[in-house]
Amino acid sequence: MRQKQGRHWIVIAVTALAALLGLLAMSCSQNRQTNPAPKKELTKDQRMDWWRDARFGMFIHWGLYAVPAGTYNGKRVDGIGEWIMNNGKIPVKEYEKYAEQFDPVGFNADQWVRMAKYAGMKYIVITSKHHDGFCLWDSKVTKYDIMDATPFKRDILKELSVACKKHGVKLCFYHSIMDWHHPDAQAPFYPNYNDTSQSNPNFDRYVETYLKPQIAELLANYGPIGVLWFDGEWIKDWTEPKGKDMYAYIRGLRPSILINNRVGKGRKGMEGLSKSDEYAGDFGTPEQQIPPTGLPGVDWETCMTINDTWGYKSYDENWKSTEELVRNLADIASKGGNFLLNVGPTPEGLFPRPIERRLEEIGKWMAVNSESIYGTTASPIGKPEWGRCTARGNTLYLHVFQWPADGKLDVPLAGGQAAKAYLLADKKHAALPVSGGQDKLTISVPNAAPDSIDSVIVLVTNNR
Ligand code: JFZ
Repeated sequence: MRQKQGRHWIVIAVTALAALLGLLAMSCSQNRQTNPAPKKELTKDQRMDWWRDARFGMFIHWGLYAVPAGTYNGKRVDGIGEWIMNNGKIPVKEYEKYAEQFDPVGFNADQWVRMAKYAGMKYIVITSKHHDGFCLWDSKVTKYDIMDATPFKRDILKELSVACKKHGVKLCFYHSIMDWHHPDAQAPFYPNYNDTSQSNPNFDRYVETYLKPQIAELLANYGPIGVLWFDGEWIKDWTEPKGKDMYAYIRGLRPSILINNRVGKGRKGMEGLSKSDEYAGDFGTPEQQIPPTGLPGVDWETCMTINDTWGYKSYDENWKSTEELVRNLADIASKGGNFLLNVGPTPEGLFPRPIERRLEEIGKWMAVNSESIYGTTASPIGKPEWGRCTARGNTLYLHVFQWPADGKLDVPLAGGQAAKAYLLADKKHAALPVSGGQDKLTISVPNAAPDSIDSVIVLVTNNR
């Protein structure tokens, strides 16, 4: 009897539980039907996370302008290579002919991505379309692209997306709003495609039936895209409301993507960068310059040429040295920004040899020192005399450009704050002696600098 009663209770309990579960499941599924669980919107911090961690990216300017490479009708054309169509006053029909010669048989996406990765770059921003209007991918809304207009007929962006995925590098697109080839944009402004006093009455048609569909293609067919990097927003027909509309359109398609501030009109000078609430865009893009004290509270990325041009020019040999490039990277990180270093490949699809050499040398430095770059934040001790400083929590990375001749490195921090110091290049992390004073501490360092460009000393502090 007792046993029977026990079983009875178990049956009741199990039945009740099942009923409860059933009810719960029903209410859940009902909930799902009437009220689909909203996709969790990432916060801005979450969206920016990978980008803030990355600190170093590769910019690639590549297109038809690589064919003339700075020379038109036997004459050198002044200015940056990718502007030759405008600066050389080349008519649309004539410029189009460069497409027939664009056959970069040396192009190897895997090799490009491996070079970027070796140099320590975490993302690549390539010109899907520059101002000249030529498209590096198989666009369905134009024949002025790599598939239809060139003998090459390989989707460059597709190949890059495959290689980027394979190597864990984020692919991003630079896309020009300004378009010198499109009849509804600037083509009719010839011979000054960049005439900012002129307006094209059909510009809205260009935006709605060309620009936006192209953006949709780029977001749909090339895997996850890290950043859309706009440019050419200074033309008269582009307005801040158009920028905000474009920003919303893109975030609607890909909620987690990042978009630079040149999508709207907020780029002008540094002041626009700090007013990022008023303007569309996620980060500022100081160009060819490093803001002297960074831009506190604002995400920013300095883009810079490795010689004096973005797009390939056969005779531009004014290469920045590896020393300058590595120190720029440390300088930018010490101010809390990202470094987007540009390369301009040849019409054969190759990186000029001086670029390869620099990427290799930067890579050698990064192989030892990348910990002092990735995921670091701005210097809490300003700009020390001997170099720069980056930080991660209570760890400081002292980037020593000028190695002290007397073996004593002064750091503007109270002596009691140092827990430990060692050379980042020293795998054993052997402690360097630290002595402390009131408002500075002194690290005793070996006579010879471990690295002639930038030797990094790790200083673990105990007070931050
Ligand atoms: C633009 C492009 O015109 C150029 O070809 C290149 O792609 C570069 C990255 O961006 O050039 C600019 C953009 C902004 C400024 C100057 C040139 N600016 O803010 O002074």
